[in-house]
Amino acid sequence: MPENILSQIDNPADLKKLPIDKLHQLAQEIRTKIIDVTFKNGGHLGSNLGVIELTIALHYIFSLENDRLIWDVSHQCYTHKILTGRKNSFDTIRLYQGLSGFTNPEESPYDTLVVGHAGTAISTALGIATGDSIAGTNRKVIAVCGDGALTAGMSLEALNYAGILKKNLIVILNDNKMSISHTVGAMANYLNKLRTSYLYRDLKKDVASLIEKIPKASQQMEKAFHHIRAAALAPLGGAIFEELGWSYFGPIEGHNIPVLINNLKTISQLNGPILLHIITEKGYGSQYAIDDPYKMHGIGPLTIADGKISSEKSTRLNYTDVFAESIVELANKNEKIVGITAAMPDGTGLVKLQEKFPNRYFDVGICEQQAVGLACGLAKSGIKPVVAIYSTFLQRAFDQLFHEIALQKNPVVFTIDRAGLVGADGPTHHGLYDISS
Ligand SMILES: Cc1ncc(C[n+]2csc(CCOP(=O)(O)OP(=O)(O)O)c2C)c(N)n1
Repeated sequence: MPENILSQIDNPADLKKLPIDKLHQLAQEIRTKIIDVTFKNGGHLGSNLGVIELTIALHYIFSLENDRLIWDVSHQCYTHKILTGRKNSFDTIRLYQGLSGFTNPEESPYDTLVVGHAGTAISTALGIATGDSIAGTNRKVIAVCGDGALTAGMSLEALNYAGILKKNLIVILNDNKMSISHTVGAMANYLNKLRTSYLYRDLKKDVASLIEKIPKASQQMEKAFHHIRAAALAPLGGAIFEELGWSYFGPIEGHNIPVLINNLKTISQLNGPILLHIITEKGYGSQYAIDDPYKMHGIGPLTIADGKISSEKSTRLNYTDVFAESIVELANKNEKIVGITAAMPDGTGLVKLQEKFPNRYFDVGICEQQAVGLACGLAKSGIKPVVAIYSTFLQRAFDQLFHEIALQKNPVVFTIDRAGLVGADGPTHHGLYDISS
């Protein structure tokens, strides 16, 4: 039986002492711990299993007690917590008086910000990098942003602004093709193209090494082969980011620790805004989480018996169930009714409308403001929009509620889920400001 490595790691300094070839085993040990605790306490399973290797590599290369690391949403911070002095209290995560399920500077100096809402990491990291350049502080600033969070307006606004500010900022784009459900939108399609180019790049590499092996009869032939080989190895993709003023690297394998370490080392020596695109799998290492990524994104306590997962589920209908049934019933009667969600088709129940009337269902991505703007325009065209958003996330669209809807008495229905105090998710997710709005 191999020695247990995690038992020797209390902080990033211990991690840095390990040789690279031990890090894979460490990742497996952390994976087991996260699965055990999350099944017991509930939490964000799939997202955390997808970034274990990335987190190890980040702490291996950077000095994050001084450099700044910002996790978007921060629901994927479990490995970060385990590696930064919270291993022994990790089994209290999301419990009363236990560790938060998100980052919180009151818990650790390694946590830069309180985060729970999506799309904020690039913007806040840009602010820190800009502040550092004014204050003369010399440190690295790194934001980890998912492909889902990249669809948020605030992320795109920050990409736009960082492209001209040109501060030293590293963004790791963690692309697993998933938000809670599949990431939607033209940006997701673009990232998909880059992913395909990643497979294509391997093919090109094979072609290049094949060309190398072909015997060349003449100097001219040698030259021609050289050109073909150079074309085969030319870099691919990332044009959108490059045009916006970023240096784009990737895509690279996000579960291969030596590859991650090499790339992080390289980009840590560069200046300006840098985007490293990594490809990961949500739920990596747990077949349950891979097979059902929607349900295993955020789970309540679960038990496994005979290979089957079960949870304590109330048999009573809840608000979401009633809403899902009602909107389909009403949409059957009135063909002008449409539903809008901001990346939460399952959580809000709108997935039922999507199944029945795919053309009358809109998932705008993690873009609550856009959801409300779209509803405003739809109403102006005589359509009857129903906007289903969790109370806490509707805060993002406070001004749109006022400006696009209330001020002009626009007939839009809002169905606001998860009102009230939320318990395990904590203060970033309480749904109590909707009443005052
Ligand atoms: C403003 C806002 N809207 C919705 C959510 C709910 N939410 C939490 S995680 C998540 C998906 C994030 O996807 P991604 O950024 O790709 O990270 P992944 O979980 O795939 O690692 C969503 C929609 C949120 N946290 N904040």
